[in-house]
Amino acid sequence: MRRTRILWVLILLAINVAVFTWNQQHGRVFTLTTRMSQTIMITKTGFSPNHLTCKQGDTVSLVIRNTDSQTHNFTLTDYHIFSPDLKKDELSTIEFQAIKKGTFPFVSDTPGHPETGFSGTLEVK
Ligand SMILES: [Cu+2]
Repeated sequence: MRRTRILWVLILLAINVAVFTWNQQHGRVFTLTTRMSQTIMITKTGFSPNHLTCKQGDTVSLVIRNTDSQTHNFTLTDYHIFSPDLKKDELSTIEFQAIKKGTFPFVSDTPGHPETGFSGTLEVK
């Protein structure tokens, strides 16, 4: 009788662990939420910095500032982030939760710009 009870407790525990792991792998459990804040400058040679890292679940807060004479924007398609087109000295603030793990490209999607260095990556660990 006692053994049966212990067995049931173990089975329920195993189910809980499995569900928790599944949720974690699918980005549904955020045990530690921190904030990643970064200013990204757009210069005539591209984004600076052009590689960002954060942890899954982080609140990512970006200030995009265009210092180039050409118009640029910040487009992170995998996270459905599309800044407005920014003229020289204009800035845009962006905030989102990094729910998906992986390495995601961002670009200035003005025609011809991604190919000429206006690109970078966001790595969510
Ligand atoms: Cu551009």
